[in-house]
Amino acid sequence: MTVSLSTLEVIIREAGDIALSYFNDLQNLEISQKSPRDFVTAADVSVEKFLQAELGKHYPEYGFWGEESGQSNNQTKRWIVDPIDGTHSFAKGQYYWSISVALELDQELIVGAVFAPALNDYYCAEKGKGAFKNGKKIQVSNETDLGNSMIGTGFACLRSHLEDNNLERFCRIAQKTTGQRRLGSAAMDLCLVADGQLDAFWEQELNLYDIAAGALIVQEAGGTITDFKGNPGIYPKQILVSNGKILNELLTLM
Ligand code: 2AM
Ligand code: CA
Repeated sequence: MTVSLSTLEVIIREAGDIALSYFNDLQNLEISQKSPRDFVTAADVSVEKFLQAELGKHYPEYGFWGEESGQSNNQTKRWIVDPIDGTHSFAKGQYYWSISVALELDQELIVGAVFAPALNDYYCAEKGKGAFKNGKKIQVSNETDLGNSMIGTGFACLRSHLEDNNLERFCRIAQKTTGQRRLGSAAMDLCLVADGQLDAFWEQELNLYDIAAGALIVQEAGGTITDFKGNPGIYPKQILVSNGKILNELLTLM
């Protein structure tokens, strides 16, 4: 094995404790804006610093790419980290945010872990070995009818002021399904598809660090990842994940 999954879990859970120490004292949280509608908090920065230092100490051969600090050292074998995915929810005191850590070797995702500290849910996967939530194996849902499905999405693209801002697509798809959710952490949304809590999820204008870990987790749970045309692959600017059974019907609506 390339990395010890248990060592990784210890590191990520400790990062979760750091995040929770800020989350439990939100009145004093330092928040700044990276750009309009895009926040960074002292918690994002300190969780990322911790992860970079700990992963670097245990696995010095791998480089690092984090949302807040950018890319350093080896980028062909690297950790891809979003220290807090769902920063806005975090800063508002909501529970739905996560720490996302993936190991990518020569453009292939090998390990993915997504931890939601406020919920104490730990999702992880290793290439070829299945996906797990809190130690139990998980699988995508068996729903075959889009009309009975619950689908997640997000509106990261609204911040980019693109003409294709997801609102029309949302209205179109919402009318054909039973339930929609807009939860605010793409990393977690992918894990919910992996666990059958959502039947599919799509979003635009994300970054690889938002979805790398979740992508491996959903693939290992039997899900599909494509762009909006159905091309298999991880396309952060146009990502559609599903249980596979409602994919064709969804593609006609994308
Ligand atoms: P973040 O909290 O790590 O920034 C919610 O729809 C998703 O969009 C989250 O994964 C969130 O990740 C991401 N997101 C938030 N602000 C964004 C921005 N300005 N550009 C792109 N994605 C963003
Ligand atoms: Ca983030």
